[in-house]
Amino acid sequence: MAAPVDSSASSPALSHLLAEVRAAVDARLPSLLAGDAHVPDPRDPLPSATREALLSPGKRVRPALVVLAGDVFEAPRPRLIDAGCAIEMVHAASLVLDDLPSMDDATLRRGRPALHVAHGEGNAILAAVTLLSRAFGLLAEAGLHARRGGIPGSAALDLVSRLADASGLLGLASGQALDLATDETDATFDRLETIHARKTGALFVASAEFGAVLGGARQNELSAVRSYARNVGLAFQIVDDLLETRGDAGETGKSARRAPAPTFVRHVGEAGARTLAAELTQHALESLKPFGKKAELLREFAEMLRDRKR
Ligand code: GRG
Repeated sequence: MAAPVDSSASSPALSHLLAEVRAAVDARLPSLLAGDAHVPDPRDPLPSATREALLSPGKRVRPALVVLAGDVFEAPRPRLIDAGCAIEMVHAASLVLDDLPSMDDATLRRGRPALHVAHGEGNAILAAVTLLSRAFGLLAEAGLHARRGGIPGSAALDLVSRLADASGLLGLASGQALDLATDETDATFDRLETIHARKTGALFVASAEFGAVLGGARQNELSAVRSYARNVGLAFQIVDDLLETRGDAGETGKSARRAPAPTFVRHVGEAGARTLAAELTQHALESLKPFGKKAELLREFAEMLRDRKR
């Protein structure tokens, strides 16, 4: 089982915040997913497939990053949670697509049958499309309802634009396409960095930017936050690959990929990958210098993700 994130070595303050964010996100996701206009139709298999993809027990790492980054700038917590839910929807969509037979061909996710195994490939693809649509829909609605506890319109548009970049040709979809087009012979270090910066780093960057934008951060502060998240995202992917290398689904809740995937662990070996994750985390910590003590929990978060055991 993949959740919750392993925070056993963290301070009580970080463990408490992670548990709080996870509970708030899990409580908020069901109503955000359905949306006000949705009328349940018992003939339609899509809502239950979509709910399962989103509500199965994930670690909710990306919403935690939205909140931790937002807290540096004292952004309002309810806005951070809703923005984190939008990120989590894109993340859930990416997991469903990643597991498809034409992609990683995985049969287990979060310790359960992958969505295409449980609900069929067609419903899995449609659930991913639904999650992606709702992510953008809920940000747009938050902008429309700015006066009723939503997100100020210009900030909502900013988030929509950043999430679009992180999803498409600058992010997830492009990273996955490059991954599929890469084998052992052309998996250079640069290429691996591009793949993982897009597949994993882009959504970490969007999460941290979401928090910063909602807190009214200035351009130089946004750059610092972006550099932190890019490094943490790459380190997170390397640790994920190290956990998967152990060979069973116990650590990540995901079954091993059938074809060899291009990873840093294959490229530089386990010890090299550990060193790389440590160096990236160090770069991330250096990016936080301008924020002083206000970024203490973000610092701890990076170290916790580097040291996690699941
Ligand atoms: C959805 C626009 C869009 C495109 C999808 C299939 C694809 C394109 C991209 C694959 C992205 C992917 C699955 C990258 C791996 C990132 C990663 C390390 C996932 C595991 O994240 P955790 O550990 O998972 O946070 P939980 O289950 O805890 O949520």
